Amino acid sequence: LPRQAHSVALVGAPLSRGQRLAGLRRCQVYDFGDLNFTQVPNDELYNNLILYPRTVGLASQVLADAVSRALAAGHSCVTIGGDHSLALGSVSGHARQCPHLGVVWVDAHADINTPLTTQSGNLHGQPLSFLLRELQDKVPQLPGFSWLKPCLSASDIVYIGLRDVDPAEYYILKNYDIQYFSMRDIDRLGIQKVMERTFEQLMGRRQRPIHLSFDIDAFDPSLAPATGTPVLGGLTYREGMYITEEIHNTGMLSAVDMVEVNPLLGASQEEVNATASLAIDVIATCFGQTREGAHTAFDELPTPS
Ligand code: EXY
Ligand code: MN
Ligand code: MN
Repeated sequence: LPRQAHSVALVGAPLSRGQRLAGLRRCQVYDFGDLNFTQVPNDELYNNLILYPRTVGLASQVLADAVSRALAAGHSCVTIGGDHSLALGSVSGHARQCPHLGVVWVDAHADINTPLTTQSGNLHGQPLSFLLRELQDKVPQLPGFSWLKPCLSASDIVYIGLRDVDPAEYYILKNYDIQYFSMRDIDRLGIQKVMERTFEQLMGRRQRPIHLSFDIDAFDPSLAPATGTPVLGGLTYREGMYITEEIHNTGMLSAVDMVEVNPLLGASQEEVNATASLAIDVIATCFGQTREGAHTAFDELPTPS
């Protein structure tokens, strides 16, 4: 299905109920329209802790259908969030069309708490626990989530950029043998080796469609300040671009999430703009923007007459 991206569908997913702060909307790229997410009335806490389960569950279901339709129509699909709980929908919708996809999860956080290990109650810290087959006997059924079927195995995921991992999440990464490259690993190996090993893990046996789930907080907060859970010591601009350049070069990129850009959280308009244009560079690079210049569309220099 995926191969080269000849056409790209943009889906705006203004979901903000997977975390506590208002204002996560789609960042500014081309506007192909936002999905209509509704706040489910009387969406009470699950277990006295977990916020908006029915609202997040329903929005993710709507998003899964949209992503699935976009891919079925032959596009690559970019989902512009929104918070990271939307990956429940985007990955599910992608897997419906491409059951053998591999996920590259670029994030400061592991987002793999279960509803029983989360300390915050925010669903954006939990999406991967619902998606992972191996974890299902540890994950209770949340109201609004009955449509969701786990579609990933532990070996289908590679994390890049981790530096704020909760104890239960660390247990899961280790115990289920999930491949991750923390910021420390990037310091040791360099981003080139990290990308080599990422593709070795995901594509070692055979080529497969890639789902890139890119949380803007993977970048250092000095570059991406307008986000809800910034953590010091993140990716440089160059590391971020290298990641997306290499993913583009596989020719297998099939779907992208860009999440956690929150314009309400910038201390100034400059901070908001810097964060948004970083997100745009990530997406553009995924689809072929290079730092070396374009290699197409110019075959002759003008000659003086
Ligand atoms: N691990 C923390 C939690 O579960 O609440 C923080 C999660 C932040 C999630 C962000 C967006 O990637
Ligand atoms: Mn995240
Ligand atoms: Mn994060």
